[in-house]
Amino acid sequence: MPTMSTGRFFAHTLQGYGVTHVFIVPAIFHQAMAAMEETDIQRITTHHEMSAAYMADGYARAGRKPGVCMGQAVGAGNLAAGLRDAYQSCSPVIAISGGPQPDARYRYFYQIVEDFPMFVPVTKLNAMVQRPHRLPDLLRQAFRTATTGAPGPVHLELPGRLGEEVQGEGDFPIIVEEQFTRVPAYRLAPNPGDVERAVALLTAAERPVIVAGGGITLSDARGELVELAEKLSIPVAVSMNGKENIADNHPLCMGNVGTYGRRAANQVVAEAELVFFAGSRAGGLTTNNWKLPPPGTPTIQLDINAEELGRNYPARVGLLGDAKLALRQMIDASGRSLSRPGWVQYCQETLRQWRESISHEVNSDAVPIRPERICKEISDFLPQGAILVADTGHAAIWTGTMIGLSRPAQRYIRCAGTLGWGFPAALGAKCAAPDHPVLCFTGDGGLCYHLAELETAARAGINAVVLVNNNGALQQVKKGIDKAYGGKQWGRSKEMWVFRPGTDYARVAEDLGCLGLRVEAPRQIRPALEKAFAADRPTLIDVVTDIEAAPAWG
Ligand SMILES: Cc1ncc(C[n+]2csc(CCOP(=O)(O)OP(=O)(O)O)c2C)c(N)n1
Repeated sequence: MPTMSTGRFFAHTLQGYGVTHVFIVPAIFHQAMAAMEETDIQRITTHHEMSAAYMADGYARAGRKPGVCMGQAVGAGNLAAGLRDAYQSCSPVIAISGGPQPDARYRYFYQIVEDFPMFVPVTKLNAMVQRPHRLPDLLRQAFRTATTGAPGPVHLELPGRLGEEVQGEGDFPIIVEEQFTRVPAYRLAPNPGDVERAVALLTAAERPVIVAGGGITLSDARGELVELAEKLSIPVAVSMNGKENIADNHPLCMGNVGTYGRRAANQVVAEAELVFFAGSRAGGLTTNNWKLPPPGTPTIQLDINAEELGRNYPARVGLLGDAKLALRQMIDASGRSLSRPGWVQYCQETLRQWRESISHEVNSDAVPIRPERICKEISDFLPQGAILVADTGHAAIWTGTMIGLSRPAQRYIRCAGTLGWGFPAALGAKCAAPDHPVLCFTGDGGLCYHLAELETAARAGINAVVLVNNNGALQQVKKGIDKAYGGKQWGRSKEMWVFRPGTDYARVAEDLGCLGLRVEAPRQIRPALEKAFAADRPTLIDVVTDIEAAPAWG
């Protein structure tokens, strides 16, 4: 049997698992990086390990397949910090770092501290590859763990600051376990008795609501979700991770629910008599800290992970299984189609009233621009198959509540809360889906975290478009600061949330090799979007907006 270096083994195994990009800050596992020349894998060198992790995360979510990021030991803590969002969003990211070798410990070895524990709270599996011959089985385990059950991040620590001590020669056959190249790795069917009980409850209820979550997205079950909702005539609210699963103009779509949700969706979920959490963990953001629906409301919950069933709301029925299969079985188990004209009309009217309440801002011609108007322009423009990536805070609220995704195959990928995640994640998403238009919506505060990745996008030809809601401030924190100041602005409170005025991010983007477009009036938004997506270049659209504009939330 011919021997092979661990570097070649690593590169060819990743290729076998369908990995097309690795996001790295050198120097790490040089032998593997060099061996990638023999494969089609692109090495994307980033300006920070956190952005490498975010790119791998965006890649994983857009491609529903593992994303790989790597950094040497001195950057391992940064890499770990970058996994937080992936962990919270069940994203299959595989992070590889260098780490201390036995000779380095307890002697002030250059750059070395124990980074390994930092990965514990943000991974499903945190493993040390202590010898070269353990790389094959642990690498396969990394793919297996990342893609199965509720997917999530995995970390492998390679021995040596640069992972150099994992380098070696051996008899390493390349084994690719096809199943674990994608999410979901397996589709497990729920118990038929549970399916029947769930359908019976939904059929009997007068005011049921479905809350569709990220499990529907991961399972690619949007078709089944809509079919079931239509058959049983049940309004659908979505979590942030579930937003892409029902067209915004569908008569049963209420939009997103929770702390960052639409007031109308919140009202409908509050008044529901039965809530079906479909692929939703009923977490704090989706339920506005377990108030929506009110505690005590009967629920049904569908999840791939048994320990989630009933965690936040005791479930009348817990459906354990893959969302796509479970919803299909529910469709088959329900008899003839139902109609609930009273409840559905009530929900539709509630939504109509909410839309009317925001129509002034949505159609506003004001300068500086209202963010609601940007959302309207994006809703009108965004083509089918486009992927919208949202940063956190107001960027999540504006896009979640006000951008309507009504065209086929549009997707919505959102930040779980780590400011600055959006832009690098959008670059990763574009790497996974190069034929799809990718638009990132971020605030200027969020953009500035990883602004330097504009250079990465230009260098690597990652043609995503980033739109910056440039209000010259960290607007979302203003409310809390004002409150602490007794409801008034006095003293130097603005130090904490207002930036230097007049920054032109379009110019910054141009200097870093991208196309930069500056927008100062509402009528310029649409032409800028058109120009950006026609350019086939990494593009930044800098939209100058009202510093005081804030969405209703909380
Ligand atoms: C890593 C991290 N630090 C701090 C926060 C708290 N935070 C949430 S939104 C926000 C301000 C966002 O500013 P910007 O991106 O400019 O958007 P704006 O609120 O101005 O629309 C901050 C600081 C966070 N979510 N994540």
